[in-house]
Amino acid sequence: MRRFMLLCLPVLVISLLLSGACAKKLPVLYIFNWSDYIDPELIKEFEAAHNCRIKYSTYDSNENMLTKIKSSRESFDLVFPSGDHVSILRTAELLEPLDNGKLSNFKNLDLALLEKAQSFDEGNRYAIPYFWGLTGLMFNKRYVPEDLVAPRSWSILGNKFFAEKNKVTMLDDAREVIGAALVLNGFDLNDTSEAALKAAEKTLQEWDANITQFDSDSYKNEVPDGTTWIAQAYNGDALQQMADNPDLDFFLPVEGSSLWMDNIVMLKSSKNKELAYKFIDFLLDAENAKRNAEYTQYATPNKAASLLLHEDVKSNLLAYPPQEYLEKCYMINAIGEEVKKIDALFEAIKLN
Ligand code: SPD
Repeated sequence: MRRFMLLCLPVLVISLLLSGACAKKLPVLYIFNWSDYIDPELIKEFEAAHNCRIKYSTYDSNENMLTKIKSSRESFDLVFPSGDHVSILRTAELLEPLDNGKLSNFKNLDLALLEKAQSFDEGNRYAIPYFWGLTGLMFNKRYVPEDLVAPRSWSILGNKFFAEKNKVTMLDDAREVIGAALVLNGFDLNDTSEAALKAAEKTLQEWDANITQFDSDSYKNEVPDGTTWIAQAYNGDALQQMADNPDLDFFLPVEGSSLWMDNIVMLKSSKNKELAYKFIDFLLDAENAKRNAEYTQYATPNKAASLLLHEDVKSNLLAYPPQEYLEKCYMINAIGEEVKKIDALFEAIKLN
C-alpha cells in the first residue's frame, strides 16, 4: 500500500499543479457596476458559457466610480455610468469607441431611446443603454402618516413632523439632491443660474434641518427596518425592497423629478475587449435583458425584452410612468464646468 502511495504521489502532484495552471489561465472580465443592478444568476451563466471568471465590483455613485477609475491601479473592462458621466468619461478620453456590428443583439434596443441617448453620446458611439429610471421618495408606512405623504411632494422633506427625529435621508448625489430642490422651485435641474441656485439653497437649508445623512445605499435596509422613515431613492431600488415588504411605499413627486439613463461603456484600458463585447451582447439578449429587468425592477431600454416582461412589471407606473409625468422630468445633462457650482452648494449643505 505504502509503495502504491509513493508511486501515485508524483502523479497527484503533477495533476494538482496542472489544474492550478488551468484555473489561472481562465480569462477574467473586470466589471464595475452600481450595487443591486444585475441578476447574479446571469453572471454565473455567462462564466459557465464562456469558461471565464467575472470579477465584479460595485459603486454607489457616479462620482465614486469616476474617482476610482481615475485613481485606482485596478483596471476595469466594463463600467455602467449615467448619461452625464458618459460625456465626462469620453471627454477624459477614457472610453473605447464601440463597434456595434460586433453586437448581434444591438438590434433589440429601442430606437427611440437610442435617439435620446445621443444627447450624451452622439452617434451612439461609446455607450449601450442599460436601464433608465427616475428618482423619488421611499417611505415606511408604519412611521409616516398617510395625510403627510398625500400631497406626494418633494416638500415633505422639510416638514416639521420630522424635526429632531433623525429619520430623513437623501442620496449622496449632488445632481439628485440639488436637482430635487430645483424642480420643487419650478426650475430645470440643469439650471445653474444665480436665481435657480439661490432658490434651491433656501429649500435645502430647510430640508437640512431634518436630514440625517446623504447616502445612496443604506436607505435600502434602513427604511425597511425603521432606522430611516423617508428617503430619496432610485425607483428600482425602492421597488426591490417593496416587493416583499408591505410596509414600504414609494412615490414620484408631483413636481417632477430627475430622469436618467445608465449605460454600459468599455474602458480604453480594457485588457479583454473581445470577452467584454460578448458580455454586452449577452446582456442585450432579449430573454436575459427581460430577466435582468424583472430582477432589478428598473426600466429596460431593450424593446425585445420589454415585449417579454411580465404584465405586472410592464404596467408598474413607478417604473414606467405615463408620458405626462415624464414630461415633468429632466434628464441629468453633462453641464461642463457649471457642475462646480452644484458641487460647491452640495458640499456647503453637507458641511452645515
Ligand atoms: N442600484 C442601482 C442604482 C442606479 C442609479 N443610477 C442612476 C443615478 C442617476 N443619478
